[in-house]
Amino acid sequence: MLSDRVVVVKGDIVELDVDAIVNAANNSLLGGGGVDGAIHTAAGPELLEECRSLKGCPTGEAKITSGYRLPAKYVIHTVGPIWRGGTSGEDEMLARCYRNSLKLAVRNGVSSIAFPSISTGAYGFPVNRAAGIAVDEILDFLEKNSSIEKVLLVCFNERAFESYSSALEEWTTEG
Ligand code: AR6
Repeated sequence: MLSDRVVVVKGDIVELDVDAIVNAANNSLLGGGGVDGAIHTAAGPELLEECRSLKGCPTGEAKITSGYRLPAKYVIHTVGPIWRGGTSGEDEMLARCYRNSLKLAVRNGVSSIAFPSISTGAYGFPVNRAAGIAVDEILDFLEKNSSIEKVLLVCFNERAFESYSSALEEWTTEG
């Protein structure tokens, strides 16, 4: 079943042994707090070196680097929208983050990928709404693409875990 390829897990994304982890970065790609800070700390300074050569990333797009000291082979850096109340195209921008990250994953032969809850920390996107968008985009993509075998949705707290679990369950029951 399509939805068997998506799993909601609780934990720290830097520890996951998958082909690629996704970073919720900012336009500079030069690091920050939250999951971005955790990824840079765990990957080591070589990650920042490679990020410098990328010259930033527009919101909604994605760029790939090596994972260095991480168990993951690659880091896919994407930049989520800052929440401005929901009428400034935030939903579509967030959807593009998932779509573009998955496209880049496929182009690099990735078959397992882990996403954090993009935009729902410092960028303030409501987690319930973000979870629905993430699940819709991922499952839409997987339907058309068989090379990605496993997508992990990594939740750092109980609230996120509940939001993503119910979004996935809803998708499954609504087909
Ligand atoms: N593993 C998994 N999820 C995590 C981890 C972790 N180690 N650490 C935090 N989270 P945020 P954003 C969760 O703020 O909202 C950075 O400074 C966290 O609980 O990391 O997209 C960037 O440089 C939340 O649910 O990302 C940007 O400036 C989710 O990751 C800005 O923050 C995203 O929270 C991006 O903001």
